[in-house]
Amino acid sequence: MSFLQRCLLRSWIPVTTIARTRCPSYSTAVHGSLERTLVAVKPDGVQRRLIGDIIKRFEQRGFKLVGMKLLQASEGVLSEHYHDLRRKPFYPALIRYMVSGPVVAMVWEGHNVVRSSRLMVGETDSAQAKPGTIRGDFSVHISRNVVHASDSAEVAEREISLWFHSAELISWETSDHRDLYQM
Ligand code: IDP
Ligand code: MG
Repeated sequence: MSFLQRCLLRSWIPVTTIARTRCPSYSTAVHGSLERTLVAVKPDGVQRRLIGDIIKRFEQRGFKLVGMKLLQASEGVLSEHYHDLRRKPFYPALIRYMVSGPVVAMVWEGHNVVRSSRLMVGETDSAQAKPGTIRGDFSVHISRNVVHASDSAEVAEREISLWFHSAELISWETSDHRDLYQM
C-alpha cells in the first residue's frame, strides 16, 4: 500500500488538505479537488421511491459512495443543519417536512464533488431547476425539492460531521479509478 493510500485510509476529510500536507508524492494534477460532500434524499424523495434514481446519478457520474444510512432525522440535527435559515418564514414548515419521514444521508467522494453535486441537484427552487438536474426532473416546488447537497467544501465538512460518525465512513479503492482519473 502506498504512502498516499495509507494517508487516505487514515484520514477522511479534508482529503485534499491532508494529502497535500502529509504526502509529499501527492499530485495536485490528479487529486487537486478530491473532496467529500453530504447528499441527502429528503422525505419526499424517499416517499416517492426516488432513492435509487438519485444514487444512480452519482454512481454513473463516477463519484464514490463512502457513507450511507436511512434514518429518521431529529429536530436537533435539523436545527443545526438549517441553522442559517432559522429566521426565515418557511423554517418551521421546513423542519416539519424534514421530520415527516426517513431521509437517506450519503457521503460522496470525488474530484470537485461539492460543485458537481450542486450542479447535478439543480436550483433550490424546483420551478427554476433545469431539466436534467435532479430537482428539474423530479420536483415542481421549492418546498418539496427531493434532495440536499452541501453548498461549499467548508459546509460539507461541517454537515458530514453532523450526520455521520467518522467510523461510519469507509475509505476504499474503486477498481475503475484509473479509468476516471489520470494517474
Ligand atoms: P439548498 O437546499 O438548495 O441549499 P437553501 O437555501 O439552503 O437551499 O434552503 C434549504 C432548503 O429550505 C431548501 O432545499 C428547501 O427545501 C427549503 N427552502 C428554501 N427556500 C424556501 C422557500 O422559499 N419556501 C419553502 N422552502 C424553502
Ligand atoms: Mg443549502
